[in-house]
Amino acid sequence: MEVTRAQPINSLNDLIQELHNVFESECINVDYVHDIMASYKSNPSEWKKFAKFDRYRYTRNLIDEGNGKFNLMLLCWGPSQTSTIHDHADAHCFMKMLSGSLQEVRFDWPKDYRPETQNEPSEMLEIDRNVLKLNDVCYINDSLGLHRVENASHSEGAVSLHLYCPPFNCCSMFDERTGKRTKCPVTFWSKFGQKLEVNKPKCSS
Ligand code: 2CO
Ligand code: FE2
Repeated sequence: MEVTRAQPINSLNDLIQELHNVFESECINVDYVHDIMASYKSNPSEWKKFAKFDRYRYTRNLIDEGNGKFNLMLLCWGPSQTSTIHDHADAHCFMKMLSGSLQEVRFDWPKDYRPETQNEPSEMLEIDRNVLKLNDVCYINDSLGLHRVENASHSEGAVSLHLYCPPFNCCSMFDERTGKRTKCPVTFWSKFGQKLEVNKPKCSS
């Protein structure tokens, strides 16, 4: 579907405003969201107040709650930090590079690995690999597979902008060697530029 943009995206605020407009509708045009995220050109002075790194793991920093329709967040990846292999809880996931570079490794869903099904544990199958450079955007949802995201640099940090629709606070992670699945909560390191206290949330199911 061809959609014309009402306003040019000249700033992070323009992008957030246009995302609010788009997500008022029940029906999401994935190509259009991809297009407006790609048309924002990273300007560190606009997002640096959200960029908070931790020395031990990548951080998730909430920028905007999208009227409950989506979460927009900044992820900060220190040198060599990686995610687990994970799903996206049936949400749309858009990811845009704001600084540095990240590698995305995609995997097939593993066979259901439970003792009662007697499926043998088996190594997960890599299906794709992409390097994301400044201002690149990628998209994934559960029907396209799982992924792990890695900052392959041993010396440089990386910053990425993520949009999840609908928001979620729990997802699954997978062991690469066995395919074993574990539910895990996802947490924020900061919200709206303010560091949060350490909390230990649980998944409800
Ligand atoms: N999905 C991961 C998270 O929200 C980051 S990898 O890019 O989707 O923590
Ligand atoms: Fe992800």
